[in-house]
Amino acid sequence: MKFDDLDLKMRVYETSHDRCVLPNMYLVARIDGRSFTKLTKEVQKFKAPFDERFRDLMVETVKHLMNCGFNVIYGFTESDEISLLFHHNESAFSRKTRKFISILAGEASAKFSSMLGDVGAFDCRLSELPNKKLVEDYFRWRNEDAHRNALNAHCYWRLRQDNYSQNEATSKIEGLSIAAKNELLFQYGINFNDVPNWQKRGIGVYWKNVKKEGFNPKTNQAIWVDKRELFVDYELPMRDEYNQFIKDVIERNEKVIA
Ligand SMILES: Nc1nc2c(ncn2[C@@H]2O[C@H](COP(=O)(O)OP(=O)(O)OP(=O)(O)O)[C@@H](O)[C@H]2O)c(=O)[nH]1
Ligand SMILES: [Mg+2]
Repeated sequence: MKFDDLDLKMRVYETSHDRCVLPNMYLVARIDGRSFTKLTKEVQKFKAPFDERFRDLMVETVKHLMNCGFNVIYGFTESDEISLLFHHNESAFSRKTRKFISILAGEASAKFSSMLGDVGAFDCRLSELPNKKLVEDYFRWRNEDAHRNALNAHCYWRLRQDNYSQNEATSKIEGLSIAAKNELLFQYGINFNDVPNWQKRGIGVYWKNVKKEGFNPKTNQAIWVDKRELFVDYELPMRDEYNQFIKDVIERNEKVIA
């Protein structure tokens, strides 16, 4: 068989399951660390419940993903996960889901592993959302997940410091109301209100326009140029204010053609 015939015959099998995200759908990717419980507790021993070095690795991974060939308008990270919101008109790779999922998981894994000096792999999934309100709710969901995780994690690790076993600490927390978990921490002298917001709300990354001083070699003069820079927000709002914040990010970017 000639190579061209063989190529044609085999490509059908490779691409038969390709699908594209429909036009006008909002697209969000969630990239999540694979078996990071083991990585953070056994292989690397990061500080628990929150380690600033781990946080910084995640933030750098978000920035990398926002600069790797897609038009990402908002990045969010909490725990071992990253959510990315693409521009409404994103047209990279003809919106093929296979490309988004494989490239984002690959780029995140490569960046994180090279910074860590060890293997840290990520998976990736997509949410295809038909309207802006669902995008707001998606991010509100992850923002509230951060809050819930932070409360549970602080309770769990405080009990572990107090010599409770894994099972004892887990069952003591299970079934406690939010108020009771706050009270538990208070008994140990921790006011959950004072826990840093980045732990309770997650961290946002978005573009800001900045003026940078440049140089025009033709006129030999200093000039101001407009540039976009990534800004890392460790003080995100929450609840309805966060919905509004996400709405603003979307609307600001809809004015800019992709
Ligand atoms: N020590 C430490 N662990 C962290 C930190 N941030 C996230 N983690 C851990 O990362 C893990 C994330 O949880 P999951 O994504 O549900 O669990 P996983 O083990 O990655 O499992 P899969 O995602 O299903 O592969 C939890 O065990 C968290 O405790 C941190 O700052 N310090
Ligand atoms: Mg994980």
